[in-house]
Amino acid sequence: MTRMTRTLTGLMTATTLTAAAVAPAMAETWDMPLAYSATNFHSAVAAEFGKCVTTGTGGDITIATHPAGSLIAGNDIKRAIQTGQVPIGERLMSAHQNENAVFGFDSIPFLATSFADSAKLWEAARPTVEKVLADQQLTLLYTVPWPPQGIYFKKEVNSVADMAGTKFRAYNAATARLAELTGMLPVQIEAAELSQALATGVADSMISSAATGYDNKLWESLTHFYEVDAWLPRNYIMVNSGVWDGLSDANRAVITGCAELAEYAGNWRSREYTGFTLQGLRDGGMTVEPASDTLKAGLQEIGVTMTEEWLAAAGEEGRAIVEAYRAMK
Ligand code: PCA
Repeated sequence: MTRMTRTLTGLMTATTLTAAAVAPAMAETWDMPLAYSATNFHSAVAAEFGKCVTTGTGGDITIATHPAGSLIAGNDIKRAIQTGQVPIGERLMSAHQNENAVFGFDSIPFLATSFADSAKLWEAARPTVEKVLADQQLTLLYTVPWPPQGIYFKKEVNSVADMAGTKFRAYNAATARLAELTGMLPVQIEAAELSQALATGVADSMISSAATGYDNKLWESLTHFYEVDAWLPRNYIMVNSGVWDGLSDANRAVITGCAELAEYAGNWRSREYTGFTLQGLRDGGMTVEPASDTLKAGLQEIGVTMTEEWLAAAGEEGRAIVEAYRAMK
């Protein structure tokens, strides 16, 4: 090698390094699977969150949301994020309460039945949930509650006895247990498959929000929605912890800011969507009314059993969550 070549090579290496040091991070696209329909407020908030991230990171990260389980089915989303198949996604955490009872803290009947109480319960549960998620390579970005849960039927129902024998669509272990304790037959169905399952008679009742009934035009198959306000389960937006740790400080800060905004907006949209969708069910032709005192009393009794069962399953961590929550009330 001549001296000249050596100098040129050295210069080129130095230039390449400098260029790499000042070049922006490689622009990436993050696929973000969602389980619920594009029109649902959770999906709308996630889409806005995605835009906020794209703008805020100056195009370093573009988020592409895939609603209605179109990229990954609801039940597989958490694992897909854990294993790095996708960097980010949304999931109803209580669907995984079989894996860890703590995930079902938001589906305990009649523990937190309003948006205000749901916020307190989340505050009480947050450190524990974040720790469990961190052990699974998952970093929580934000969470938004579904509206209060009521019960849908294809007939008038005035007591727990009237519920017996119906095929009840469940979305987590708590809803399946509720079916068992009321003499119904639980069948696990993702929201994306709901309309078809009800239309074909695979199920003829369920517990959910007015929102999910509205999104899926359930008046085409069912006739009654009883407002029970049993609980407000939550969706969680999570990112793979390895991906998260690999981001620049600036991009992490932007995403955190977008997540805070999304959580705030999501909470308000959920409240607003409650009244809107209750009216939507009525307009669709359904009977929408509060559960009768007899039905409520029967469900309360079942709620006591389910609370005891959850506390037994969730152990010390579960008890601490409920105690911290009760101390805030
Ligand atoms: N809708 C979701 C979960 C809770 C809700 O209100 C569902 O029914 O799958």
